[in-house]
Amino acid sequence: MDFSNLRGDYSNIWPDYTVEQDWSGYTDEEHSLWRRLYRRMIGLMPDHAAQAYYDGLQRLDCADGVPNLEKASDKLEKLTGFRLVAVPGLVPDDVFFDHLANRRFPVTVWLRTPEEFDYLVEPDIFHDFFGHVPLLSDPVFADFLEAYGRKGPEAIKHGGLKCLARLYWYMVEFGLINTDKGLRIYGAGILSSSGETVYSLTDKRSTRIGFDLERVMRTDYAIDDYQKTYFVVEKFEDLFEACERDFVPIYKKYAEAEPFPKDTVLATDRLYEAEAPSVPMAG
Ligand code: HBI
Ligand code: FE
Repeated sequence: MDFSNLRGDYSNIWPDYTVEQDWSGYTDEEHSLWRRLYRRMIGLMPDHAAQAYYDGLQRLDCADGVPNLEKASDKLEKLTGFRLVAVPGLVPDDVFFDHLANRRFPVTVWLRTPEEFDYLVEPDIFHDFFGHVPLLSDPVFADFLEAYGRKGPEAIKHGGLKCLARLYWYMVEFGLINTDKGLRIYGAGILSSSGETVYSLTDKRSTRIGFDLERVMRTDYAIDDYQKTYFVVEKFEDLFEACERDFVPIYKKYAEAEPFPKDTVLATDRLYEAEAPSVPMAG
């Protein structure tokens, strides 16, 4: 991994790529930007976010400013055994997998600038914490993330990294869940973006397909635009159960094959209808 062009400071990392968060070092402007980012998202959560995510977010009580990762870890650990580890940014796949396998979630320490309010290339602490951390409080999703991390070494050994990364991308970053109130969002990449939060549930230019492990592992994705395809689970157990399968035969079949383009729709796909746009509150 070429860290010279990554934004974070990798000059002072431990061997597992963790750093100190230095929470007292955040400026008033950074805490104020965090509150602006939080305020923009929180109003969308009741009608768009999965209940398990929203419950976790409320437990974290992180509206007032950039969160302290140690304090948040003390709360999380009691719920699912997960702790947060501070990192300068993206870390190598093998390091990332090892953290997840040991119930440690890497959280970037730097916050975007005000100019990046609407979009930034690399995940910052708002994406990692607001997007990913709330769902670490859900026991089944936490079990899935640990099981996902444990799949890392085998994927590296059998050339399955791309397939495994697609599973993370579609089901951790951009996953939807079907509920008795319709489709809801749990994916971190969506929940840290106000535009994609509305788009992912309602826009007919994208397709919503029932989760299928091999379909996801074979499907390409774009990192710089809203997703053309969202995959839907009926329950988080679907993700955990998928990780109980042997992935090596899938790698053998598809690791070198051309992936499905990101906008593919197959006759075998189970399609979900887009949600009707929720009418903005009158007045
Ligand atoms: N590193 N800090 C950090 N956060 C991620 O989400 C992350 C990573 N390294 C690799 C990675 N994600 C993806 O390649 C996963 O699919 C493994
Ligand atoms: Fe992420």
